[in-house]
Amino acid sequence: MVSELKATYEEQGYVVVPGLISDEDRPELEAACDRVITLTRKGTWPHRRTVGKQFPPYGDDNPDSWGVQHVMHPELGEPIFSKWYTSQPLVGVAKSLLECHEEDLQMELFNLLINPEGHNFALRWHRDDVSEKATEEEEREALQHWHYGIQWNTALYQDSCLYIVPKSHKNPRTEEQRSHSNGMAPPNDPSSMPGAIRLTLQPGESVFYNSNILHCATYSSAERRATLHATMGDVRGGSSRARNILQHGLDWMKEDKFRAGLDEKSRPMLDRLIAMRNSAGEVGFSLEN
Ligand SMILES: O=C(O)CCC(=O)C(=O)O
Ligand SMILES: [Fe+2]
Repeated sequence: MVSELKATYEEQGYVVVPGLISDEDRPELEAACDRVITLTRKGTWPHRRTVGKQFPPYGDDNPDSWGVQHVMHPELGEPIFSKWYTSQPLVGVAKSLLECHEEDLQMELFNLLINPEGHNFALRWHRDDVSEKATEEEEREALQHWHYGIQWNTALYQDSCLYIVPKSHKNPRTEEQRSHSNGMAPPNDPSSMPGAIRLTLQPGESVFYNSNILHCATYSSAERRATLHATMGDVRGGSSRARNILQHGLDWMKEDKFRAGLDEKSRPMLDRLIAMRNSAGEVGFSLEN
């Protein structure tokens, strides 16, 4: 039977779920986020999303950051991140949305989205792994094959950064939607996109969304943001997610040190990612900056 969660996710392209951070994990996650944000803003942690670059590769040109990359990296020394990523309530939602078994789950990205300190910034309307230059036919084809992964944002503090167009994970853009999403620059007014809604997450809420839904985001330097941003895959998708995931540079996940920090149960999940990594050639990048 299809769960209610899955039915909403399938129909709308997103679903909001409360309560995936336990009372025990919450203070630990907050404190770990504070520490990694400090390291990133100081320039000590080099893996970050820089203001001025909307998509990978993020480069190193701007000292201001809108994201901390690879929070499970052993060099950050924050085991709470992998503990939470593999926690049962979260894994339960992943299985339900992917309609798969635990043995199919593939460990993927885990990053943190933060407010830039000195500049406002924004991302243009996009689908994560389909170019805005795609024809209607190419878009239709790409969307048909996008069932093997989930992406989510879990807000530690109230977060109204993300805009999406519900149901656009199934449909190519209309002519009018195309005209709002054919340039490289972020929109002046995201609410002018036909069908768009602005999502507000309360602290502790998660939005699971199809990462090829039409979406954009705005980042205010004045509003505190610390939002856990992650993806999980279904190994039955083969290499379909390789570019989308591996473009972020996940070679560090092959190191013994990372594996050693995971519990027995989570290691096979990592092994599935490594198998995808080992069979993928050069993946390139999904979108242009
Ligand atoms: O900031 C967000 O919530 C969305 C980020 C995003 O769309 C992306 O990194 O592709
Ligand atoms: Fe995106």
